[in-house]
Amino acid sequence: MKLFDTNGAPNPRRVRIFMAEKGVDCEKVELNIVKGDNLTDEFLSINPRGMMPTLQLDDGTVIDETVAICRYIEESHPEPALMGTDAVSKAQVESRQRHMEWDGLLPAMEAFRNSFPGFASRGLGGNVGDVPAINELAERGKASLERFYNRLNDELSDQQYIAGDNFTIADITALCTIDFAAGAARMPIPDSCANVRRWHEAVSARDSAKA
Ligand SMILES: N[C@@H](CCC(=O)N[C@@H](CS)C(=O)NCC(=O)O)C(=O)O
Repeated sequence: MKLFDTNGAPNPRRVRIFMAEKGVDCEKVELNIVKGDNLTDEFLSINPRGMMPTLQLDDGTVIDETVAICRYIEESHPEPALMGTDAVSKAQVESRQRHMEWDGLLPAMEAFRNSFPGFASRGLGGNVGDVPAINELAERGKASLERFYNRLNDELSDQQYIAGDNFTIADITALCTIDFAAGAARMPIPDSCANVRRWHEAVSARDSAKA
């Protein structure tokens, strides 16, 4: 199988870390989003939405969307479980994973997309034509990130990982969100968020975090 990938972008990294945790490797095709490699006819014939990550299986089947790709890897390589193990834990992990996406990753992307000069006419990602960036959305994204950090700090006061006692996909989403927010959106973990710092140090020390 083949992963259409892009370094520096948070969603493809989520898949790379997920695979690394499972000990799964595959061919990677690096596409440069800023240069528009994801909007060429060649890539759009594989994923008409022009989004990464995109996974192509050996039989040609194409799977896009980070969590759908992770679900495929989880089903084909069940150990270690990263998406819960029974009805309740699967639901809880999914809930926490969505919180990380909705409360953290989307605001970080909003903050970056609407302030990065190279995306002035690409305010929305993928194959959607010209969409002007809106500066106020960058500010709104940063304000949302502040709320995200503070809430996460409270949540991590009495639990080791984002969804409880075990490392899961929710930690992967949170790690990629925070590293992206710190770098691309210039919104690092605030000094006041000691629990988030403790958690971030622990998950960053895992081998998979290098992916
Ligand atoms: N909901 C999608 C979002 C994927 C996404 O936003 N990918 C970004 C990279 S992080 C992308 O491909 N952007 C293309 C662009 O900016 O034109 C997922 O979870 O996979």
